[in-house]
Amino acid sequence: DKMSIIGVPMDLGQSRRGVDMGPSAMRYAGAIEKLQSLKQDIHDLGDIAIERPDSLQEQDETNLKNLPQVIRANEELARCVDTEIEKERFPLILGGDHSIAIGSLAGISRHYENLGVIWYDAHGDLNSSETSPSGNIHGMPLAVSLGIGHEKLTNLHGHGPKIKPENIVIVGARSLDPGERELIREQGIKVFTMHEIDRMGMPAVMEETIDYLTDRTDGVHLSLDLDGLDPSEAPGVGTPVIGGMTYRESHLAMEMLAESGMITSAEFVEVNPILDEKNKTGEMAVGLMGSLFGEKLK
Ligand code: DIR
Ligand code: MN
Ligand code: MN
Ligand code: MN
Repeated sequence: DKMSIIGVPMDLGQSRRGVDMGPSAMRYAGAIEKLQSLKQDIHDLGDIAIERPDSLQEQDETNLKNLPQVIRANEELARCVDTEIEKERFPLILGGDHSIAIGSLAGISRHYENLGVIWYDAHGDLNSSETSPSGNIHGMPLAVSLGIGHEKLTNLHGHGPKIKPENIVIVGARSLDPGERELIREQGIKVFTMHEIDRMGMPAVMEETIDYLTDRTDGVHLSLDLDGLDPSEAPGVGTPVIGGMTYRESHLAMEMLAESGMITSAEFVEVNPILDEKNKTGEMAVGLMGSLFGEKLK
């Protein structure tokens, strides 16, 4: 019942301003109080320092935007997460754009032979500099964690792949780039697109996800991108995609994960209060944290 909260006000992995205020938006929406009502021992470690894009005029030979700054922030995050797990504390990371999953997974994966990952997102985040349509690193963290991409990213906090393709489940995908589709096929990554969620229903999707990961993993990280939800319910995100998961489906998913007891680390990312309607998306994230950490079971 020990948890450490790490804010990562990162906005360098994409191009919309304001997602650096994500940790503040979730704290303002009552994240800490909510977690304190559910857990015995909460430490809010505050925010990791993030550089400004133009603070250093470093040029890189790749098309990866803000690569040196993204690397440095993720190294710091990986160290921090690693230390908290060492102390047997559950790391909860508040983003920030999704490029921070590179550091989270680098720090977490050191502690597991077979770390499972649930990637709750409209996107696959499986691009590399070759396949990325944007050069935005927030579209790459899952590929990077598989060992695909710039070696300074893939080797962050220790060499080699952090996770295995067969230990990943993507939930809610509805915007996949051609290179991402190819990688999913090649590596046999399990994906529940919106099509499957519509056909099977969220209860069956989560049951299958939980069964699948229970057999093969020794820990499971939940990486929840708020753009996985429908933009009508979570409008404060930089890359909204119509036709997403609802409030009800998402709460059910979190409750089923709480019942499973399998989640060993989590992050909530891409909350952008500048693009939001009165912090609706920050509040959504905090509500989902409540369900994930057992509000219903209390
Ligand atoms: C797109 C968008 N696939 C890219 N990715 C986003 O730029 O790589 N991920 N928005 O969350
Ligand atoms: Mn304490
Ligand atoms: Mn994402
Ligand atoms: Mn996304």
